[in-house]
Amino acid sequence: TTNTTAPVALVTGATAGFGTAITHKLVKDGYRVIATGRRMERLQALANELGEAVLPLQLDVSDKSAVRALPASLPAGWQEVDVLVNNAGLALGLEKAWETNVDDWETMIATNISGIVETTRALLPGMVSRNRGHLIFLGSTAGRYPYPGSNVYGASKAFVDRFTQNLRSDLLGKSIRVTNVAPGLCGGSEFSLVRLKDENKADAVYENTSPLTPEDIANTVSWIVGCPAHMNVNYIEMMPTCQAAAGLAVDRT
Ligand code: NDP
Ligand code: 8X3
Repeated sequence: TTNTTAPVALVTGATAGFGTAITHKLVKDGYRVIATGRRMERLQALANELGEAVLPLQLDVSDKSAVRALPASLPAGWQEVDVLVNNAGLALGLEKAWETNVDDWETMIATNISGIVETTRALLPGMVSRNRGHLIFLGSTAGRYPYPGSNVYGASKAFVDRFTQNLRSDLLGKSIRVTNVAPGLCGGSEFSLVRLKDENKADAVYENTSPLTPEDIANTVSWIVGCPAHMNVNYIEMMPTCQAAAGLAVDRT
């Protein structure tokens, strides 16, 4: 039986990768989790596996009217969201800026920027009225370090970085925390398959590396939300040991 007094977390993009791992970990930590994403059958499988602590809810974060209707559509007992994990996001392509498909750029903006703006705006008023809550965002090392082909993806993660800092400024004086979790190379998710649309190319991204894992990210999120109420982790960046910023490039042609 579900503990209806357990705190509620809402995870976007719970159908794969980090979101699935975060859902598992938060349930283990005693949260009830509203698991959201577009692929409903995966959400249903997660609920079947984890039981009544998971509420599967189909949500496309780029669908503005669906996100705006979200707070009112939550069933009784699930309306007071304590932790919002803004995890849904994607990179599409690695082409140079002049060669990219502009529709891919628009999809990244609609998901990684508008998506998190809308979910935050939908759920933050409830947190403020209860004076309780935690917003977690999945940024990326791509938000602070440029690399060729990162163009709009990296810029969308730079938006995450400044958005989290500005939310903290607005929320000063409230008991609501905001964190940007910014990982580097992380395997075990569908990220590179979605980006490159080719399984061999996706596998090659992690060849001869020991990348971060979705469980590393989930454990980090678990630690952040479990910190004492007086402590806010503003920004946390992690890379696998096999990755580092390794100098600026020089054109010698
Ligand atoms: P995955 O591709 O494995 O998972 C992405 C999730 O986002 C899926 O559950 C997908 O669900 C969801 N999603 C995509 N578009 C939408 C949408 N419009 N509405 C709702 N959900 C959506 O990738 P990761 O788990 O690796 O990535 C999770 C987050 O972490 C992303 O924001 C990514 O940018 C970031 N990140 C990833 C890193 C990595 O190396 N893997 C490193 C740093 C940051 P569905 O398709 O069912 O809707
Ligand atoms: C994902 C990490 O380096 O592919 O955000 O941009 S990277």
